[in-house]
Amino acid sequence: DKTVYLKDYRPTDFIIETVDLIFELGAEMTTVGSEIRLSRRPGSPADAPLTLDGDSLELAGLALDGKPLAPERYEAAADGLTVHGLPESGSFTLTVKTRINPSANTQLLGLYRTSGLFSTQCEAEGFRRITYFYDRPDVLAVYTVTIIADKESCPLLLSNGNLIEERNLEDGRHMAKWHDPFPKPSYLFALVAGDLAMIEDQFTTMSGRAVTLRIYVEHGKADRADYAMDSLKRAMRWDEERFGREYDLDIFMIVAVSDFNMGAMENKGLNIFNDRLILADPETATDDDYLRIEAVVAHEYFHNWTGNRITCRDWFQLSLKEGLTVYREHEFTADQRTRPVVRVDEVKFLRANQFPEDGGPLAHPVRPTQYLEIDNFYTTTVYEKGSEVSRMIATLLGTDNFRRGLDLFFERHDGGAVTIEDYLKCFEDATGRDLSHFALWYHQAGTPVISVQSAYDEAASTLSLTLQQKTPPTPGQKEKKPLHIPLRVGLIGPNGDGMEPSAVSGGERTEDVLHLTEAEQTFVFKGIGARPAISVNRDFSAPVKVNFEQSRDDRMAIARFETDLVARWDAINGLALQALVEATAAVRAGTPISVDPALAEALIETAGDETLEPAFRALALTLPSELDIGRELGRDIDPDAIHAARRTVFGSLAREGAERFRQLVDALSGDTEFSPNADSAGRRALRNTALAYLASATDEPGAARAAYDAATNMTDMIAALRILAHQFPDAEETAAVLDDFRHRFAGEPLVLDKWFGAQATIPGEEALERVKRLMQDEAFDALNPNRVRALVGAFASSNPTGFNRPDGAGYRFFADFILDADKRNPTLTARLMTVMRSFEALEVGRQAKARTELERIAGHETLSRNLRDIIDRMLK
Ligand code: DPP
Ligand code: ZN
Repeated sequence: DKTVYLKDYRPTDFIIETVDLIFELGAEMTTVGSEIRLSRRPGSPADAPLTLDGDSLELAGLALDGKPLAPERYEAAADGLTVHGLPESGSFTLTVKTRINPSANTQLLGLYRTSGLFSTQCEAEGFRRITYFYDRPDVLAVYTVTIIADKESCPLLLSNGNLIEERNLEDGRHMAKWHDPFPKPSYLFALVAGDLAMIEDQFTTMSGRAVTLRIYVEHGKADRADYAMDSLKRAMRWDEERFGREYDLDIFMIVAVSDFNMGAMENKGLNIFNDRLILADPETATDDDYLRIEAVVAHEYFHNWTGNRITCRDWFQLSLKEGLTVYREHEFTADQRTRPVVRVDEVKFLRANQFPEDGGPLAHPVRPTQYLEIDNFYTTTVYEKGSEVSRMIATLLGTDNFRRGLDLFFERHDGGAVTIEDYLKCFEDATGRDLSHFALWYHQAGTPVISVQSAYDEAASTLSLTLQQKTPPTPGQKEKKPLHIPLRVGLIGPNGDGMEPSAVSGGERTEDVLHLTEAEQTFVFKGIGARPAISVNRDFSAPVKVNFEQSRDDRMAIARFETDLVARWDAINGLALQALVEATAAVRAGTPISVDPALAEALIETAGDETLEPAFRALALTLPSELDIGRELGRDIDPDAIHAARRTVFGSLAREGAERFRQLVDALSGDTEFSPNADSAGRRALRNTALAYLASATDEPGAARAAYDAATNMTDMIAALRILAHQFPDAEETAAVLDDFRHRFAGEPLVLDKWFGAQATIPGEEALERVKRLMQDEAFDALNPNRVRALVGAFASSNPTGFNRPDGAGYRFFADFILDADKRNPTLTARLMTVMRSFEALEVGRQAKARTELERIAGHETLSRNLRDIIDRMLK
């Protein structure tokens, strides 16, 4: 059993002070020379051997202080190196030589070569695929890296830190030497070599230092890197202003690569990005792409302080850097755009991704206590729930106190590899507030459910609010304790105005935040002259589910009058969700669907409310998806019934509001100058949402076809294409548009991903054959993670009727694909596999078919460790 336990943590026996690496790059054979300066850690046993990590390595030489080591002094295997009889005191140098094959590295972990480019991905445990090392985050060393390669094919040689030497060598080769003065763990090591285009800019830091900024992209794409550069500069400025964080090297580089398992990686001074998160221009990128680019460029930049300058002691602390950095990213995005709109997107993402994870077989605490494969813990729980936990700390302490705590964290732990306890201690020490109860959020998995009961006493002018919290059991954690939950609660009076109580008893209250700390608590609001509508969890102050039987009138009052727009959206969305759940029940019962006219009125009214910004109106108008409805049901899910119900409700709203939708489409069409800013993007979102309704109301593809032809940017173009493909899959117009798009963007893999995705998600049981056909398209590449996610991933995760075909053919296809892909790229397949984690919520027939396929996968003996870990937990 290779399970790693938090309780087993202990420091290494040796300390690594410096590392000198020499790479002689060859496509099929690269040699890596590593000279490590080591000393025995004070207090560690004098006879303890040195045990270094390795993965698929071949040892080609080993020397101690320049002298080759005798074979009896060490044991070398593909997965590790042990050296005996090392000096008891003083420093010594170990020289290790390994040979690797970057072209054969389809895992995209370690050093790999795709499309002629050498690049690395070391987090979490990729460095051990390059050389034998203490490949763990608490071993911080100063790196000097020499890269030697053929000058013609690899004119560009990059690594972390500053360039200190560069010269030509014989045989057409050249070398570059980089030095990174900041001690860092191996997961932050990076190397890139190849032939790329570049854009350059400058940033002057708050103390007046000039920093060179460079973004490297494929030749011919340099003009698509401007938005990423602009985002980077805004992120650098923002981090100075908001958190006092200044950049520390003379150069900051980003490289965009097209074969990448993740979104991006924060390697010190040399970020490596999935190219879809760098490249954008109006003709090829959507507003959503622009938003993601801005967010992720900022995220990786922010890691320079939260992750790099201060890193994790061990991988159990992953959320220390990821949760905090997501929180910083969210704050940045909120400041760059419109805060409540950004927040609604976060809430939607959390509910769609993290809640199901927390409520299923893969649930784990924000800080896990054990793992089999750390790659499988880069999860929405560690990232997004971790961010929510930091956000709640800010809510508990207030913005200024949060800043004080974080300042102390930077001051106290700079250069360290620390724990989540160390992080929390800083907030306690800076503010005097005891966070020991709150800390349970890190250790207890599962989404708390808060049940609310209210009673209004007219004679006494009091409102009592009884809150009960319950967290359901999760794997390995049956019993749950009450958490400290900061819950924002607002009261809306009969005329729509907010009501402020004269006093509140029953627990702590700061501003509109109720501190729920016990299993059950009753708060009594005094001086409430009339029965209010109660808005619970404003601004989504806590990542919880709220169970509150409210009258429709109360929900309508919140939907109309709540000043907190997040809660307002949630009320509208909740009303729509309820209607869709009822419609689904009607479909299954064979009874007619009736859509509440008040809901239609509220949606259509909000859509036309000029006092609200277009982005918010678009959000309000967007019906919960089929997946959202399934999650709301939680069990006995019949995707076909959901689809039929949603289609009917959508059509009925569309007809009801046809006039309004036509007005919106007309009024919002024809913006000529493209700007990616939030305001313009919001206008496009509202217009395209209205267009989808209009297409349904008229039940003919003409308007969408016209919109496609008139589109001057990718956002409008793909929106029109999706309407055609999803609402009129068999129309001539749709075939023509799909064909036009395919040819127009023939040389643009990232754009064709949108084309793959739009078709992979066309509902209905023909979807599977369509996906299989698309896999034969020459633009599809089963080795490229973006292509796989766009086609197979979108089909499995976002096509409920197509994937969950009652005959199980969708599951069979997916299982075959997973088994095949697992031989090449386990990180990718394990991640893909998780889309089936909620299979037990399906109706029994589909559930059984899904289980058969999952068990078939589990029955294979040669699964990767990544996939084995996921599948076994899913089936437990
Ligand atoms: N550390 C990366 C990020 O989340 C992912 N590997 O930024
Ligand atoms: Zn991150």
